[in-house]
Amino acid sequence: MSRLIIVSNRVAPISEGGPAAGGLAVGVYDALKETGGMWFGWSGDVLSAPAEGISLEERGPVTFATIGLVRRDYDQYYRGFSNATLWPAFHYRPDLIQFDRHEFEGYCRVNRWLAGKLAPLLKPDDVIWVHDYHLIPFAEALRELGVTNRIGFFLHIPFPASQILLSVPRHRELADALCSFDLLGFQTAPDLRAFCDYIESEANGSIERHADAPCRISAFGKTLKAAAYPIGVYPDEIAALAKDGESGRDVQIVKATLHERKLVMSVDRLDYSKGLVERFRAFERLIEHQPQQRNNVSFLQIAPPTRADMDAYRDIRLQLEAESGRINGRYAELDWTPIRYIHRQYERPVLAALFRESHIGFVTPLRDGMNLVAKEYVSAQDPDDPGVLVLSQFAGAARELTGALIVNPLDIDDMADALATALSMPHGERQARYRDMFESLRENNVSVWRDNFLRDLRQ
Ligand code: ADQ
Repeated sequence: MSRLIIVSNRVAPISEGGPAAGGLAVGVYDALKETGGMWFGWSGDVLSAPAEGISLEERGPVTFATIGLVRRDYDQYYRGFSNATLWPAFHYRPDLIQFDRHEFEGYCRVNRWLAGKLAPLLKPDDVIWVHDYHLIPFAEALRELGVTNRIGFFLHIPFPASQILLSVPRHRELADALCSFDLLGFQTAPDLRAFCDYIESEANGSIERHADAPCRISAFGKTLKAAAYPIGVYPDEIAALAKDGESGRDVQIVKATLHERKLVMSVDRLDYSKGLVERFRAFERLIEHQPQQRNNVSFLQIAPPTRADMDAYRDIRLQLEAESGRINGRYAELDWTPIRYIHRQYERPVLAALFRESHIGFVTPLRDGMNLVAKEYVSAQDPDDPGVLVLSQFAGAARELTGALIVNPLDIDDMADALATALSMPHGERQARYRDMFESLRENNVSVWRDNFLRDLRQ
């Protein structure tokens, strides 16, 4: 079989087979080990002088190829156009979009530069799979260099409705660049529909739709395929991690400090798309309107920093610190703190074990391509005594996890009601909901996602 080449902004730090790597990294790495191939991308280093060359690290049949970025490239390509323009736009936050034409040019320049570094390493029958919004112009850049290999693209974040995309200057160039891929993969059917709508209504393109196969798109003088491929997890592995971690130190500490109180738990990168402030207020509303819940339930929010050098991220952090302080100041008692907010990263086995310990997984992004935390929470539950997932209707995962209590993350009362329902849900109902969701996670695990995408890309 032909080699697989994975291209992503960051190359996942893999400790082979170890539990530290996430499902996505493990799933993709498994495929690389099967066919042999390469994982290519930014090393994460910001350099003061241009990188001399690519760093190549061989691990069996897989080569990890990484390269550093100079400060200007990091600022324009990563911090600028990717994360200050595309990220807010694609998460339906046009109010937060910042646009600078130099950053857009930097974004295109870095894509061309990376493509130029990869091209000499390619073999004629390699299959190339590019990941996420940082690399929209990557296929176009490879094509300009004469690369004719099959190239696919998977978008991990939502694809916005046309009217939102129109607010991104240079949207037409982005759509044109996307059409240089052979296959586009989206997380959900609504994301695919939004892309098709843009193609038909704004780009004068045409779409041939098929019930059980990717649709065929003609636009910008190119033809390509597109479909939805919801990303999954490995639920049985997460369940095993969670069970093994039960007796671990961190879990024991949390248990001891809970004193039999119920635990509501959330884990997110600290990002404004994750709905954290609204979530804190919903927990407040619960204990405000149901005084019997006070001292009876605690909320643990783990939210490690990301993109902390950007204003919008500093703002959300300050807002969250203020809200947790205000709510705790209002309701805490000598022996009870309503909200425990922890601004740091934890190992995956610890998170899995804590998920298993908690009565409610509270996952309420304002927008999310999929949200793997929701899937990890369900996977980690004890089948004999599972917790309840409260999930935003705007997470891609809500389309599959229909056994969750689905909420509107802007409706504080709705979320507080769902928490109350979850806290008193009978054992039989919790089990029935959990079983449905666990089965669906098994049927659509991360291997299925990967294999379906690669099958359609190779065809
Ligand atoms: P993210 O926005 O990062 O991913 P998510 O899908 O929830 O969101 O994935 C986060 C991963 O990081 C999970 O595996 C989670 O366990 C882990 N994580 C989060 N907080 C952590 C912490 N404190 N300590 C350790 N690990 C933590 C993007 C898109 C999503 C999409 C994924 C995959 O925004 O919508 O689901 O890619 O496609």
